Amino acid sequence: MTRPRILALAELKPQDMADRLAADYRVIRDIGDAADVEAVLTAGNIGLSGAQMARLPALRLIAVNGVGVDAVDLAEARRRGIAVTTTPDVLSLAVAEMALGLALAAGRRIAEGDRFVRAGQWSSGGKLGLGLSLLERRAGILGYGRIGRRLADLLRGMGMEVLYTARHEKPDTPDGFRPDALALARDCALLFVTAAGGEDTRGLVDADVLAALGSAGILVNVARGPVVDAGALAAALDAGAIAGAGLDVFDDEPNVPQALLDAPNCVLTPHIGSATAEARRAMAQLVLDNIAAYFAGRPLPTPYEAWHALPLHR
Ligand code: 8YV
Repeated sequence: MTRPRILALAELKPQDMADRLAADYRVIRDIGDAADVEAVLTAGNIGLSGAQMARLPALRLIAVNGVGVDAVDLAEARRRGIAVTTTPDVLSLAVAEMALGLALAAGRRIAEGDRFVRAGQWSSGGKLGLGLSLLERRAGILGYGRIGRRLADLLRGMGMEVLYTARHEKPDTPDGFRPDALALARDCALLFVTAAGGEDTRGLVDADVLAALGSAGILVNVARGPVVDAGALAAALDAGAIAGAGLDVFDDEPNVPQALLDAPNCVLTPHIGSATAEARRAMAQLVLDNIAAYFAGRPLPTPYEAWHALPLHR
């Protein structure tokens, strides 16, 4: 039997998972050659636009190697009856770990300290300022989905009190609910952003929220860049309205605004929240499982579930 053709806009990792994809399918990289393909492999940060879908008349499956679907035109996919799959749960620990790492790096000045040592400032008698203790603080989680809840488990395990903001209060958690980002920021000193991207959450963390977080506050974003107003954040860091930030995601990746590059109290990483060998292998396995299920006519293991949140008509 000839192997099905698939369009891959993203890579699977580690390499043996990419090799498995190449062994099972004829992998096409150029959308111009893909008019007959039924399945596309993409990533959370790459997605698939409506214009791209228009070039793929045979498309039946969009397999996302990630959980974010903000870059997929979901309304168009639904209109055409194209299935979308993601890789939930298997990356939650990795992203939660990353959030924790960024918080510690920002609060305890780890990245700044590394630069300080390498630049010879320590050996030449310089002094790094004091950091802020994190584990004695109250944490706030903006976006209490799978990743937010995994992070909450870690924070609680370290003895922290945790608050959260979600669309609705959850009945099954020991963490305290706050109805919006402003109320959450007022009541915590360490604010983690784990909300889904998209128009609903754009600019949720604005100048008012940062002011409410306060001058000892630390902001961490492992979700999507646009959830935080980058201009307001740069201004807050510069003015000392908050103490520091840790950012893994940006509006226009891989470009980072100069004002953030210039901020010493801001730790920057290149969207690596899910980039552990363990998580990426498990994500790749789910992608392969979803594509295989599609071609075998079996139910998809991890279809995207939140279609009900979309308008029926564009
Ligand atoms: C990666 C992500 O960017 O899951 C997501 O939505 O943003 C990340 O895991 C990417 O999707 C990995 O392929």
